[in-house]
Amino acid sequence: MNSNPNSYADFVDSTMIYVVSISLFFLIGISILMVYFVFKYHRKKGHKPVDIHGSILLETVWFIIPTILVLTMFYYGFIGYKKFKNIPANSLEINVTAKMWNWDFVYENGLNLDTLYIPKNRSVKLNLISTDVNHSLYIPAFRIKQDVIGGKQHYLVLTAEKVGSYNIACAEYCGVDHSAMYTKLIVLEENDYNKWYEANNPKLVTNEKVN
Ligand SMILES: [Cu+2]
Repeated sequence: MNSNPNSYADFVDSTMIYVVSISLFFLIGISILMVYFVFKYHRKKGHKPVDIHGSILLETVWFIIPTILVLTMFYYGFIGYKKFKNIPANSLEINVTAKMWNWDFVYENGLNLDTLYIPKNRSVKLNLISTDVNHSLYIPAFRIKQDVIGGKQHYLVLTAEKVGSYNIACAEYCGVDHSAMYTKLIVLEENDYNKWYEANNPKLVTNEKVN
């Protein structure tokens, strides 16, 4: 059963399977041929080696096929990148600050949390900055990762299609407590999210963890 939280993760998975399948095909094929040729063309008495000088057909084939394969890999990568960077018109914007060694999520009403809450089926744009060193926002279940370079603005776009709780990690070594720089992404039904958003008055919960 598919446990991915959205179709973007499915797309990344199929791209990965595509690239790995092609790589495995050539790895296994070339390895078998190499062993076969070692036996077939080993030194034999009475045989003189012959030089082969060029073959337009062969050279064209081994130029064109790998080029097409690499271009299709690039194409899928580029499509994935565009989905990841395309900002739909009604996106919910959340400002994210990375710092040694936690994440800060600030909502439009000033609500400031260390856990990320988002509604289901709504595109969310995370505006990312770092107040110190380089970090990287990584949400493995969503197959997304965005570096957050100190002093630069970054963003990423995601839409969750399933309610649930997912891990958020820092994927860029950022000091002694880097390995503890974890938090959660909580996806709520839109109604629940709206209730939660209204119920969390920023004045009461600023800088506190809300669960
Ligand atoms: Cu970090």
